[in-house]
Amino acid sequence: MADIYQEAAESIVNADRAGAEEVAKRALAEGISPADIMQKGFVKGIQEVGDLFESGEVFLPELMMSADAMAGATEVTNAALEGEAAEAKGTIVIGTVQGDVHDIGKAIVIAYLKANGYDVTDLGRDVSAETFIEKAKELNADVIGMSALLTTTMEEQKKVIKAIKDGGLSYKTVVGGAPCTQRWADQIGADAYAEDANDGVKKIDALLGK
Ligand code: B1M
Repeated sequence: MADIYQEAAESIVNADRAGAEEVAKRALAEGISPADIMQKGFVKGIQEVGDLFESGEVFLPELMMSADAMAGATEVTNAALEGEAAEAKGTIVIGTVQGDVHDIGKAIVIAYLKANGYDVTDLGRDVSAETFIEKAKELNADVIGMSALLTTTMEEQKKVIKAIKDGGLSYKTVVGGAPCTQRWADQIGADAYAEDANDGVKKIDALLGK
């Protein structure tokens, strides 16, 4: 079993999209859950690429190619999760905050939420505070989810929460993304911090009493 996780991680490090999709399909066919192959395999790979990027051993074009391989793997595993959908437990709008284009983690969170019975609207990436609020109003959302992967864009989460409070609105807010922590969530007045997709479902269930 460990070998296939290793293969999954290597496909991302090698920026091999076709290979990543093939490993994802094979893992699912072998009965490995979408969550396991993602967390124990592909995510390890993209984290390794991130470390290599930070230490200057790989450059932006290679990082982008690894991200593309990651997107291929995510498409396969997310499609497998779709079959598990149940009745809608609540309405969520989610996006990557303004100035930030990282959306791999958000795509995983969305798939988990949908598989767990939520009606989820993906606002995309580089989403302004105004758009978060407009869409939440339009869709009568229960929860606004905000993903931020850069220390420089985390501040945008604070901006959205401030806009909600200033507008006298009552949407529940959940923040996530690698630089975010529970402490950050407390500091900016978010209702919850989600460490990963599974935690996101748990926190939103708790916020909505599901
Ligand atoms: Co960028 N990048 N990147 N990058 N990138 C990081 C984040 C970085 C840590 C890499 C590094 O230096 N080690 C670094 C940030 C440093 C910092 O801010 N301190 C960085 C940088 C610097 C940059 C650029 C500035 C590089 C440049 O241009 N010089 C640039 C910024 C562009 C921009 O946004 N304006 C940039 C660009 C890119 C790519 C486009 C090449 C690509 C993104 C492609 C894409 O997403 N479509 C990319 C990638 C892939 C990464 C790394 C390697 C991987 C991110 C990822 O997908 N992780 C990343 C290094 C790293 O994280 N180790 C890095 C896997 C994913 C499953 O995890 O996103 O954390 P994550 O999501 C998790 C949880 O966090 C949580 O659940 C998810 C699933 O379990 N979660 C939520 C996330 N959002 C949530 C929302 C919720 C709930 C839970 O709401 C309900």
